[in-house]
Amino acid sequence: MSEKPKFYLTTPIYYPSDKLHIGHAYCTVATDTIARYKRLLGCDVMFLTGTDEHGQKIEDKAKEAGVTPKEFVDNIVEGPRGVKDLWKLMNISNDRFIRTTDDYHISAIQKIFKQMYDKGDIYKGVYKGKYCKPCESFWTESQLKDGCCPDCGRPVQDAEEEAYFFRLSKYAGRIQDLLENTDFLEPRSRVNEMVNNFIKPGLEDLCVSRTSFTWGIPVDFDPGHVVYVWIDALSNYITALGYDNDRYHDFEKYWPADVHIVGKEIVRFHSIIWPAMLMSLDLPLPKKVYGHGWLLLDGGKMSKSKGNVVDPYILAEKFGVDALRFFLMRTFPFGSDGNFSNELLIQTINTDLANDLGNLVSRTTAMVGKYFGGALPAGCGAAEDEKKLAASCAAPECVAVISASDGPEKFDGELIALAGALRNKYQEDMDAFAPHKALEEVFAVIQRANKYIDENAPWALAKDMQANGPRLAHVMYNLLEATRICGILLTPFMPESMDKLFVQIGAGADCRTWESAGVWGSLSDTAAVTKGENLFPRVDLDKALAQLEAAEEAARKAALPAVEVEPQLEETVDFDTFCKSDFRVVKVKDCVPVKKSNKLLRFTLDDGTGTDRQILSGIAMYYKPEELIGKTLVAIVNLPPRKMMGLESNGMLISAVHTEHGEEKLHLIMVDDAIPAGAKLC
Ligand code: ME8
Repeated sequence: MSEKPKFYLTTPIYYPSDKLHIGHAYCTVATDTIARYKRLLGCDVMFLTGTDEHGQKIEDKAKEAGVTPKEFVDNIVEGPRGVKDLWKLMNISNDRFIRTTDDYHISAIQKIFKQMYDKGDIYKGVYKGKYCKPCESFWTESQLKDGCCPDCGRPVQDAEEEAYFFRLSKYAGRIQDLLENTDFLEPRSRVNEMVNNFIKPGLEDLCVSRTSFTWGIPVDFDPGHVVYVWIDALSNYITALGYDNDRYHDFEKYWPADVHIVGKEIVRFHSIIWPAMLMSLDLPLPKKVYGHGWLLLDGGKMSKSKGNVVDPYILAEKFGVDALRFFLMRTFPFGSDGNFSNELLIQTINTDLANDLGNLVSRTTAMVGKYFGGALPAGCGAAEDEKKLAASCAAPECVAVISASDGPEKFDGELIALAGALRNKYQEDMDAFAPHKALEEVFAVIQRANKYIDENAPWALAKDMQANGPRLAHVMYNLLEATRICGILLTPFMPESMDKLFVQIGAGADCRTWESAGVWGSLSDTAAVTKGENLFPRVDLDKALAQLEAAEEAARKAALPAVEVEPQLEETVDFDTFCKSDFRVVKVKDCVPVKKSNKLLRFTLDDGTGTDRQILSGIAMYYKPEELIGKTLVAIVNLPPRKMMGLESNGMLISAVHTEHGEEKLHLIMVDDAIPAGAKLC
């Protein structure tokens, strides 16, 4: 028996600094659809996804949340409504899930780093950058905001730190050749961008270790250095197969990967740095990197910091997982950007799924039930010449020939020819990473089948069953058969719904296969047909939009802090340190909102010194400014001045914070108005 062809494909491993949004789901659903398609073709598929869990951002976020970085990522990856839950909900059929905090990956990265070092491709040098002293952070020139620290806005200074570098420059020629002279990177439009923007200006060696933070994989032969997060992350594609570790043993079997599916902004890492790393390790290169476009919202990229993310949970729960999967693949050409909107989602569900596919299935199954009691008479199936026609219809010319004939057979021929040609066209599109085009082909057949119902007017034929019974049965059979073929090809997109569809049209396991999608007449003519539940109910646009808005608003309100933390007491401070804090009673002379900020209020305070003190406080969500004027509050007054929104804040007002229904609430501490301004708290 010949061995099944192998197919290894991957998604990027996601960065769990926040919960995932619909853009992440887009990438994973696309890869899942391709994985399912390859399995349908009979391939031995390895589909890998996972999470990329190291780096300064995670370290910072964990600190903010008051937990360890590992606790922080555990919650987002394994916790309720986390990454793994989302993939389960979206019916993602990954064969493996890697976390870069897995022990086997960590030790493999240390070996990989050492291998490249021993080869002379990694060397020690000096990393020159910008340093913000108060934040203890290194920045590159391009990360600065108006030449200042992007976090606190203060001036930065030139700084140097010892670091390891990878000789990326050594591989520039080979990478350019790979990009320009092979089909390694697709779509082709991305090749020019890589060559012109990154290779031609001169590929510099890459800094691959850091000493300014600790949440990374330690360089085991030089403690204090952690491995640059992209070296760690990209290697997941081989460590997850067992490279340099004993956890898995599939490297020989599946490497090189057939395709890495990635978003366009990380094409650079996958098409320049990753092949160079593999060249350094003397390993074969992946066969392809495919850089897909972004889902945009109001014309911009979704991002948590912009507050414009769409929650896939809400959409899947409202419209069903399959409808959401389908929408993502049907609407946006995979290689380009697309504008997401709830309206578009609902329109696609109504037009394609409820009207076209849903109607075809419900009308056909209802009529087989009504006119034939749920099973067509034996002998009504595909005639030999129809089977031949379908088989020869990889070529569209035959549709023209059939169209020239007369009588109702003309319609049969058109439908059969189109359905017969479908599988090959679909395969071409899927192999070219154009799932949206493959779906267009499938829906052309579905629309043709709906037209076929109207052309044949089964309700008119049914008026005289004696005379028209055989013709009516044949019309019904053709409809079931066209539906079956479309159902098979839609399975990678909507696996659960297509299982239900097959049950309704009586298609058993042997006529749900890829082979049978290419053979007209595979369905038994006496298959048991049942009109089941409506697979894709129509959605009331206005009502659904209003509900979505309410659900999104509720989710925003209920959004728990990224990690739920047990209330815990802060670390202890010694008495002398505590006594250095200068808490004073202050009176609010004036309080106004800060322009362009929905968080900050600007206070003018009497602190008893005779000079007004200005403090900015992030409590605009909890108080109206005018209601605070005249109040007696508590402030710490010996903090260094801080600039926020271009205004200086001298100290901090003291508030009590608590969480209610997942929402953080702040209450300013107000004290007896009889206490004079400037009184010291002790
Ligand atoms: O980049 N539309 O992780 P990530 C389409 N850890 N795709 C989107 C998107 C959007 N609006 N937003 C994000 C990383 N993505 C690295 C990968 S791989 C060795 C390491 C896609 O969580 C994005 O393009 O920031 C990327 O391909 C993927 O989600 C993961 O992004």
